[in-house]
Amino acid sequence: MSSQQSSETDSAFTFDDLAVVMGTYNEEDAIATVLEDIDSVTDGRAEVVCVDGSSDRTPEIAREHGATVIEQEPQGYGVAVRAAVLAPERPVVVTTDCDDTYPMERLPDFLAEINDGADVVSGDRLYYGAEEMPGLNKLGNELFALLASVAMGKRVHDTTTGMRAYRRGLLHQIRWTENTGLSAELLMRPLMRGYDVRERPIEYDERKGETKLDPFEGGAAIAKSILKVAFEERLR
Ligand SMILES: Nc1nc2c(ncn2[C@@H]2O[C@H](COP(=O)(O)OP(=O)(O)O)[C@@H](O)[C@H]2O)c(=O)[nH]1
Ligand SMILES: [Mg+2]
Repeated sequence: MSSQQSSETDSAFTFDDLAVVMGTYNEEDAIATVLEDIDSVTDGRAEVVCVDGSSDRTPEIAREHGATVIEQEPQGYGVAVRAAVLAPERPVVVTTDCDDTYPMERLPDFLAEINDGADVVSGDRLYYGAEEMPGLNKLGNELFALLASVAMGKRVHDTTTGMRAYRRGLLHQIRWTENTGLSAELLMRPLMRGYDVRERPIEYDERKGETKLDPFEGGAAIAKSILKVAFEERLR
């Protein structure tokens, strides 16, 4: 069913060129909704890849919905999402969380930005106020964006968002090193290397199920990743 005919040509990418990928860790409350949303928005044409470390029914539900499941011991967000973004052969890769917070109905807009020439399209959750985001997370995310902006000398607004589109090539050209901080790294390294990186406002919904990230331990790891990545990229 899949086709890759437009991968290296100038013709516009379609949903047949799109892979939606995610780490999944005990997301049985949310995964059916997330995968059904992707299917309905893309007419079932997007490839879906879940890198899964669950001990609940998440992987079975994923397979029932036609997703490719890559099993992996749970080792943190970035270990899973790195494997997920590197898995597809399709030329456009979109990440999301498997918690029903991100607007899959925006997939066509993200694809349109890639067709317009973007290398990375990053969903900015803070632009519309992120009222469904826990207050501590919102403050943290604003501080991470500020820290990254100062460290890079380029203004960014949401470094830890889970919803982005990437051209596949750049995902394989850059070496990814971060775990909890991978989302920030996936924004910062392309931006600091001159790729066309665009932030676009998105709505952000209340999470289904429990968060997998400890806000304090995770927050410290993200801040450290931001400084490390900015420093490394400045020295390149
Ligand atoms: N496979 C795998 N997925 C993970 C791991 N940690 C987090 N995830 C997934 O990564 C996504 C982001 O985690 P989430 O708990 O939503 O973080 P939050 O958005 O900061 O609350 C979710 O889909 C999780 O299920 C892990 O260790 N292994
Ligand atoms: Mg989440």
